[in-house]
Amino acid sequence: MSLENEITEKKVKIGIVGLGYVGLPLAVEMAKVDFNVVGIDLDCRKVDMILRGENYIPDLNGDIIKNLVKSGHLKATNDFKVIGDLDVIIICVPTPLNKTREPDTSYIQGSINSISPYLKKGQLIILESTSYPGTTEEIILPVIKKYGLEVGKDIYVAFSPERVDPGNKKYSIKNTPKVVGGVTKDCTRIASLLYAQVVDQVVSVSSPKTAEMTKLLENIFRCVNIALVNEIMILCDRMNIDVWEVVKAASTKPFGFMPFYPGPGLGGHCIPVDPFYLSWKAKEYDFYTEFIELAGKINQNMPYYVVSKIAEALNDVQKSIKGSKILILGVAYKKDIDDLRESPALKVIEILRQKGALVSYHDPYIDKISVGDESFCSQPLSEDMLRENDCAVVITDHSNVDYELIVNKANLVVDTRNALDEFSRGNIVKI
Ligand code: SAJ
Repeated sequence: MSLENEITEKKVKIGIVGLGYVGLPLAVEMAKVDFNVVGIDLDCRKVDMILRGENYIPDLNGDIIKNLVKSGHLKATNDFKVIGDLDVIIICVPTPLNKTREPDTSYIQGSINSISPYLKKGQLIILESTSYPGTTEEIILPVIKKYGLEVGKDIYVAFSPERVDPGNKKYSIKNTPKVVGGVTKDCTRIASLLYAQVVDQVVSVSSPKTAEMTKLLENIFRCVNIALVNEIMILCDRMNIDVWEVVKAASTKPFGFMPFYPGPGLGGHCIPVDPFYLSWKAKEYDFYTEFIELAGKINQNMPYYVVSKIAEALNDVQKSIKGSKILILGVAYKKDIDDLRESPALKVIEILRQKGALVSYHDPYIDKISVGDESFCSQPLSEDMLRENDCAVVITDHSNVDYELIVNKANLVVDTRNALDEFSRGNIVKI
């Protein structure tokens, strides 16, 4: 039976390499439509949890894992030998930056090296990890060719970017259009056919590079526009204009405008990271992506700006940062999730501690954090603890936090997210 027929008849066996916030939800979506899916991850804890039917991705409802494992549609292992028995392999591994803020594609390289000994004719290999244009051709193809497999004839290869938005209740994998770019037309066709079994809309493009660049444009668009509104916020502060009121008013324009909101900086494993994959690659073409570099500079400065506003607010009540007790409200990188990665809250805490503040935090989603060599536990909110602190700072505005208690009992509140807009109290400082 041809690979296409095996796909449409759900007979293909699918391997998902990397069971994080992208890989596990994808494995679940594919198993839910009756594909036989094997999750492959080096982290035995993840593998064991899945085999026990346990879930560790907040956006997934717990029972779904248990039911799919029980039905046999979802398995998990850390043994790459299973690849030899699979028809489709989808790579969903991290693509971070290294210490010098250059792309670290070692997880992609490691995955294809672990997969390659078990590659066989008729397989479809898809990379989903966000990376610079050229990654699929420059990292995946050479390894496949080394095994004498001709792409587009013996084996099919494509890139299809993930578009998972952690915490988004409206858009899931199923109802988010999926971009697919294959090395050859047949690669595109077959990879698109696979995703068409799972998602409502597939958008086929002409090459992996096109698909890789599409994803980067999406995230650079966000990074640059967030930087723009952060810069406007700083100017509005100097001009004594309420930037939140400005954005709200601009948002009434029904065309040609999309609201972005100022904040304490950029968190997450995507928006602060992905753009620098492109700026790095562009240098190979003697091209300097000035918007990306400028946006990065502005966004990376935001935690320092927040600390300067905290200093100003304390100064207005004859206090200094040094020796003040400062409570950070919300440390996750964005609202209503439990993810700390690249969170600006960690940078704000680090700077405050360097200036001699006594820092604590409250975050209902995150029990403990480490900043430098110090660990902190989330402090339960209470009238006494609010009174004991010289200043509270809203860094991440979770929905399930009692802001009424905070504004009524805190001596001073610095709000970086306009979370307290409904309250008008003298002790609130909006940045
Ligand atoms: N942020 C602002 N102002 C805004 C929007 C966001 O300061 O107007 C901040 C957030 O607080 C957060 C950071 O930017 O710290 C990133 O937030 P985000 O929601 O843009 O990014 P992620 O990493 O949670 O999810 C994004 C997806 N988000 C949306 O499309 C809304 C999408 O870009 C990608 O599918 C995903 O990253 C990814 O995996 O690339």
